Amino acid sequence: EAVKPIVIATWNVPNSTSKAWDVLNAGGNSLDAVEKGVMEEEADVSNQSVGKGGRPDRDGNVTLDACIMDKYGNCGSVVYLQNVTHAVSVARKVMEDTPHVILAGKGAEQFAYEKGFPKENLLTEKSKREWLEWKKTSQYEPIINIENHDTIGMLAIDENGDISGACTTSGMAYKIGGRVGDSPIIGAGLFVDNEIGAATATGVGEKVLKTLGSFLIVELMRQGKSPQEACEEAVNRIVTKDKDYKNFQIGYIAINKKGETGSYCVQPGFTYRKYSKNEHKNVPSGSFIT
Ligand code: SD4
Repeated sequence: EAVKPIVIATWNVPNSTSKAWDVLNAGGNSLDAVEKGVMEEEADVSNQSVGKGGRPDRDGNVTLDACIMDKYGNCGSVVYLQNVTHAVSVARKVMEDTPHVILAGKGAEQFAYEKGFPKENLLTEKSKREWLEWKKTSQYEPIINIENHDTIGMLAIDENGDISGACTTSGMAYKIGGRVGDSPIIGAGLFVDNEIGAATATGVGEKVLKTLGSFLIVELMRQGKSPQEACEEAVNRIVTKDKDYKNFQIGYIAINKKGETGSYCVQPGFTYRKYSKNEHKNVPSGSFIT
């Protein structure tokens, strides 16, 4: 008997998983659940890695990356989106209202206004102050992220057993202007195949992009691996090829059609949030470095 409905998300994000659960528990579909769920983090200015309040690039611009994928394999994505908080909802509009998958930069922003999204300043005083402080040295190093608030990737199975996923981020703090990470790239930051399962990623996006981690995990599950085994293999794929692995974090979470879940990361400290009928809890992830 499959576990459903169920939702999981990267990091300890109880507001987001509660919101998604409310949608699922009321009989809603997994696409609405993941969108509404991650919107909580996008609107939360205390999360400085997602949506409004996100840390800017090195020029002081907050630029958002997000994507969403449904049970049919439809997907939509925005990259380098500015001045609009709910990047995931713009991505959903790209999926549903256009013949395209990805809209970038000014085009994505213009599309969002046409769809009625408000123009907002996403740079909070706090993120601005920290950026000005950073500028004094301008030392760029992707941070090994072990905080409990970060890029949010969310995967859900609804009452009908259908799977959807979403991923949204403001990307690496103080990135070069124009940089796009893994989070809005289908197959890298997120992948859903309703017959098999789904996966999503957090951490240094460049590493995930090079191995198309989320697609890899879903394909490994297709070949019979459990979500846990598939996440471990995807992390192994990175650390065996990248000698620098001690200096970055990658975290994957995955779910299969039965509602079994798994996660794995490079550095200790990554957790994921899980909400099903029987539990709402933060689950510690196993890590390559112990
Ligand atoms: C990125 N993967 O833009 C995102 C950042 C992230 O935890 O996940 N931070 O590379």
